[in-house]
Amino acid sequence: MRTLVVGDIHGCLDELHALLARCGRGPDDRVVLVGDLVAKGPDSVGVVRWARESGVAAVLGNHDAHVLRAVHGEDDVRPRHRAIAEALDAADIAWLEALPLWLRLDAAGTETPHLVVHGGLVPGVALERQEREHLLNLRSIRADGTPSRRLDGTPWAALWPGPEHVVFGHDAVRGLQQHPFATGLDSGCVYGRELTALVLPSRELVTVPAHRAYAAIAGQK
Ligand SMILES: [Mn+2]
Repeated sequence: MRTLVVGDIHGCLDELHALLARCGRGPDDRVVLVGDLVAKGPDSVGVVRWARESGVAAVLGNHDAHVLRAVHGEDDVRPRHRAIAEALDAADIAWLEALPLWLRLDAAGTETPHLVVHGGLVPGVALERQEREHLLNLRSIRADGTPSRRLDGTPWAALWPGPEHVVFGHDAVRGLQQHPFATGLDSGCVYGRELTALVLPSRELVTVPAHRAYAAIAGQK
């Protein structure tokens, strides 16, 4: 069995299908999504529905979480997240609600254990004590050691000491990241760049080009 870990899709359903085809996905392959299935791109609802109906695994991303906040009637929600919440059906919403903040890839066929999370993990903090805010939004560790959701320090993944290898997304500005114990898969498909998968156990990276830019990267958050 192979595991295909797919980077931030953001509604790019056509590119998702193209990527899985390029991976030569077969019935024994497991697919795991690093979160941010929705927002900014052309078919957020289609991606969630495909993921649910296909029975693939995923972790929650910050944009997926914003949609759930809209579902729960919170008022500081952007119109684009509210529109997605209104377009999803009850089964889609239940599927999103059930997504974990991180997951451990059992039986990935690698000697190194693998974890999947959308944003990141603060080095030196036990997995079960990581804060939701960081699991969804972390990008950097500042010079003073504090975690940050911005690009104002060292990528957290460069400081992650293992022993688990962490596969993550959420950092399209830095793009593909390959560190000793972490791999960042957000290669900016929705911004017109690429959608990337990490294939385990071979650790091969497979990419497809975006069909076009669906959003401007300046607005990324
Ligand atoms: Mn994100």
